[in-house]
Amino acid sequence: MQRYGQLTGCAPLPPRWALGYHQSRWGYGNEENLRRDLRGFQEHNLPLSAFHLDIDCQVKHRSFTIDPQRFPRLDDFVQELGNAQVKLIAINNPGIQFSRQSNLCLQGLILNAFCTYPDGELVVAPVWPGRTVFPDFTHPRVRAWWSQQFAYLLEIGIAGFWNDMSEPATFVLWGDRTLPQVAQHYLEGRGGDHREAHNVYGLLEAKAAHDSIREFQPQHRPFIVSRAGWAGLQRYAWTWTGDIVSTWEALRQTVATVIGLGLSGIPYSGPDIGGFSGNPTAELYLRWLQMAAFMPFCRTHSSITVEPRSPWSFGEPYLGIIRRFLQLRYSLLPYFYTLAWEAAQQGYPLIRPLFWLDWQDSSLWEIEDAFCLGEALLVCPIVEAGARSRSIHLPKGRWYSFWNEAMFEGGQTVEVAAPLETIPVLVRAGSVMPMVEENRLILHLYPLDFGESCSHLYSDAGEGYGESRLDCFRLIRSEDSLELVWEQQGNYGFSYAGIQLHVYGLAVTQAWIDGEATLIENRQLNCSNFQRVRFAIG
Ligand code: MIG
Repeated sequence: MQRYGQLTGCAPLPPRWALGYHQSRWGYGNEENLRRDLRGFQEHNLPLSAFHLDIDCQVKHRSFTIDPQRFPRLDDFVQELGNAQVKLIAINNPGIQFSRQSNLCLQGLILNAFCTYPDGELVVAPVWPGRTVFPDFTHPRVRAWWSQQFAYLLEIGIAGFWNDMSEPATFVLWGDRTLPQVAQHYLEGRGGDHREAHNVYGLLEAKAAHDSIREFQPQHRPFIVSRAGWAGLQRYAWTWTGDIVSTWEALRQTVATVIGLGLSGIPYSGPDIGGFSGNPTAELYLRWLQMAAFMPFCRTHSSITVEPRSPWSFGEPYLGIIRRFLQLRYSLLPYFYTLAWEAAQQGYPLIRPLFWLDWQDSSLWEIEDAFCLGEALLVCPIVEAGARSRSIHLPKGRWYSFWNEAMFEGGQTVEVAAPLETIPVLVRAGSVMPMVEENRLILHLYPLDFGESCSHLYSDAGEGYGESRLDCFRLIRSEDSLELVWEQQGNYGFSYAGIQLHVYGLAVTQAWIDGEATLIENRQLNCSNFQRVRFAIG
C-alpha cells in the first residue's frame, strides 16, 4: 500500500467535518424540505455534518444550477445551515445541455471543449438534461474552464461537490452506456479516442472540481465525491458504492466493495445507508447504519422513487439506537481523524481486511462480512435479518469487546452477541482508543498480556493547512503494573479540556501520575497533562 501510494498518490486530509454524518436524498426538491429535515435532526437530537443536493434541485437537471425559485435565498440558507454546523454539498453531471439556451454550452463550443467524432461532429447523447455534449476533461484548458464554474457556488458557501454520472454515463439504449469508442479526446496533447480516455474521464473531472476549491477557497480543504475514477482518484475525491438495492445481500456486499476500494488506494468510501433503490425495513436500515457508522463516508441517500428516509423514519426503538451510533461516530472522530492522517502519510486505507493483521492466517483471507477500522477495531456487521449473534474468526492476539467486559482469545472462531442495540465490535489488545466526550479526551486503554505497544493521536484545526500535533501513547504492561507514557510532537495546541483514562481487563486500584499517588475508582482516572501514569495491578 505504501508503494502504491507513492506511485498514485495518497488521499490528502479531508476537512474534519466530512468524517461526520451526511444526509442526502434524491428528491429534496426545495429549501423547505431541507429545512424540515434540519429541524428533524435538531428535535431528535441527532448530529449532522452535511446535506447533499441532488439533480432534482437544479433547473432541468442542468449542472452548476440550483433553482432560485425553489431556493430563493440560497446564500441565507447556507448561512442558516452553517449556524447549525451543517455544510451543503451540490451535485453536478459532466454532460452539458446541447442548446443555444445554455450559456455553458455556448462557452464550451467557443472553447472547443466538447468531445467530437473523428470528422469533427459533436458527440451528443441523452442524459438527464436531454441532449447533452461532453467536456473533454483530458484537456487542461477544459478543466480550467470547468473549475471556474464552481466559483459562484463556493462564494455563497457551498462546501463541496458531488460528481455523478462521471463514467461518463449516458442513456443510450444499446451498446456501452457511455461515449462511443471513437469519441476524440485531447489526452494532454497526444490525442486519442474514448477507448483510452474512458477510465481517466471521471478522474480528471474530479481533478477539475478539486482544483477549483484549491484555487478559489485555498483556506479550505477540498471535499469532492465522485462516482467514477481510476488509479489516483484518492488525490481528488471520495467515492461511494453507487446505486445499490435495499437488500441484506447488498448490505453484505458493501463490506467487500469498501475493502476492495481501500486496497485499490481509495480510502474514503461508503454505501447509501439503507440502499439506494428500495425501501429497507427498519431492521435493515438500522443494521446498515450500525455498520456505516464505522465506515469513512457515512451517508444516508436514496432514490427519488422510494420513501423519504432519515434516521428517525422508523421510530423507536430504532431511533434511540441510531442516535447512540451517530453519537458514537462523533466520539470516535479523534480515532477516525488519526486514521485519515495515516492514510495521507502512508496510503493505508481506513477500512482493512482482517488479514491485514495476520496475513499468515489463511482463514482470514476470505472474510468478506467483517472489517478492521484501523489497527484497533474489528467490526462485524450483521448482514442477516433476525440475527442476534454471529460468528467471527479472530486474528491472533487478545480481543476486548467494545461494549462490555467480554474478552476473546484470537486465532479461533468465536460467537459474539448482536442484540438489536449493537453489532459486534472488538478492540485489539495493546490499543489506546482516543475518543472525545464533551471536549474531554477519553483514552480507553486495552492492555496487552505483556509487553509494549504504541498508539497515535493526530490533531489539527480540522480545516486548512495550519499547525498540527502528534501525540504518541505507549502502553507498557509488565507483571505488576501498567504504564502509559505520553510523548508529544508538533505546534498545534492540545485542544481538549481534560483527559480521562479508562482501563480495561485489569483490576487497578492505585495510580501514580508523574510519581504522585492517586486513588482510582471504577478503573477510571481524570487527569490533565502528564508524562507517565503508572497503574498498580491489583
Ligand atoms: O441516473 O442524480 O448514483 O446517487 O441520486 C441516476 C440522481 C442518477 C445516480 C446516482 C445517485 C443519484 C442519481 N444518479
